Amino acid sequence: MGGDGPILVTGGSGMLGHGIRQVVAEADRLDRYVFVDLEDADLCDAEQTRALFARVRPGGVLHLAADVGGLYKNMAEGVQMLERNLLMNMHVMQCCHQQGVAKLVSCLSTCVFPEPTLSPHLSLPLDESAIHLGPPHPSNEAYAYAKRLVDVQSRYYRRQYGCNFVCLAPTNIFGPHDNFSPASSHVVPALIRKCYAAVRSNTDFVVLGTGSPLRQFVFSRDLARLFVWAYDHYDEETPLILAPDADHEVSIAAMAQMVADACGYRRPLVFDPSYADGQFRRTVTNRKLRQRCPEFVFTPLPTAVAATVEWYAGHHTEARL
Ligand code: NAP
Ligand code: GFB
Repeated sequence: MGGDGPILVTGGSGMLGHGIRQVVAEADRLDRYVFVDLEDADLCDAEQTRALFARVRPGGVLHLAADVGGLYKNMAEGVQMLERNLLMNMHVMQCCHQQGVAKLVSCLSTCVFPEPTLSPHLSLPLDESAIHLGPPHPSNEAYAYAKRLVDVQSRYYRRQYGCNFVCLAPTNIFGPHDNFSPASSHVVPALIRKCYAAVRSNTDFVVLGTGSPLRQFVFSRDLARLFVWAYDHYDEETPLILAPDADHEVSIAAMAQMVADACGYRRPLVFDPSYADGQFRRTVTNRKLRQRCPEFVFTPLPTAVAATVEWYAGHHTEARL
């Protein structure tokens, strides 16, 4: 079948899936895509995955589906995050190979990179060659190993069968249609949900941990444009980091202040150091991306945060809580 069929987007109901839907709709290419989620098929189930691929007969796949969440979900649900992601990724890659899919783009994450304090031989910022050169941070080790195997599995399907399987490694993503639930969300949606409520109830906006860890954040709408670009133009065996410049790293406290500014919260931030900080930093370089896509411009963080807060204000009643 090769590349004739539609581009299947797994994880289509997620934050990145919605971003890609918007990008392709703006390019008037929505008819080339089929967006699916858990309701269409549980990718942890081999038979359901095979039935999905037989029904859609994709020419290409953007594999976004994952059991994914923030630090505290990772600390609480390592077994599920390891096993569910291993199963999903295994089934999707097997089906892509068996059905002769022309291109598969899968997702890693910069949290899979070695924890710098456990690998002092590695200097920051890390690049794509470092992924397997040391243990990940203990806080999300289970998820990190499931994602590292996406890189290994893609590589071996390429080497053994000639499959055009590639991996993209986004840094922390945020944006509209994010997961805002207290139990499983990442930091930015968690801060937006809490700050929005604090302003309306005139209570404290509480930031968990010390606020000192550093992160590189990417706006989901920017990332979606990069995924669509990569589907058409990136065909290399090694992963590609998708992150803003290394010197655009910000602290959790600075991000919390951007959220406060966007929400109109005028009081001091309150920090609760009884909660874990997780990884202090995992700075990566986007040098390879800049070489292959030099004209790409990332949305300034305050602008992206304000856009996400505005989206949340208009959709919080139906947002994933
Ligand atoms: P998300 O908003 O949590 O969406 C996850 C998607 O996967 C949803 O559409 C969900 O469907 C689907 N899904 C979950 N389990 C499934 C299963 N068993 N079978 C079929 N579909 C299933 O995720 P996201 O933030 O957009 O992340 C997209 C990708 O980027 C993931 O691969 C993630 O690992 C990666 N990534 C995320 C971040 C981040 O900060 N968010 C950072 C780096 C990399 P339902 O909605 O029906 O449950
Ligand atoms: O996005 P996050 O949950 O995970 O961010 P990671 C955790 C950091 O934000 C910690 C602080 O320093 C927290 O102390 N933080 C402050 C909060 N307030 C909150 C809050 O209300 N909720 C949350 N969740 N954090 C993730 C991985 O690591 O990186 C994922 O766990 C994923 O698997 C993602 O790969 C890219 O950034 O630490």
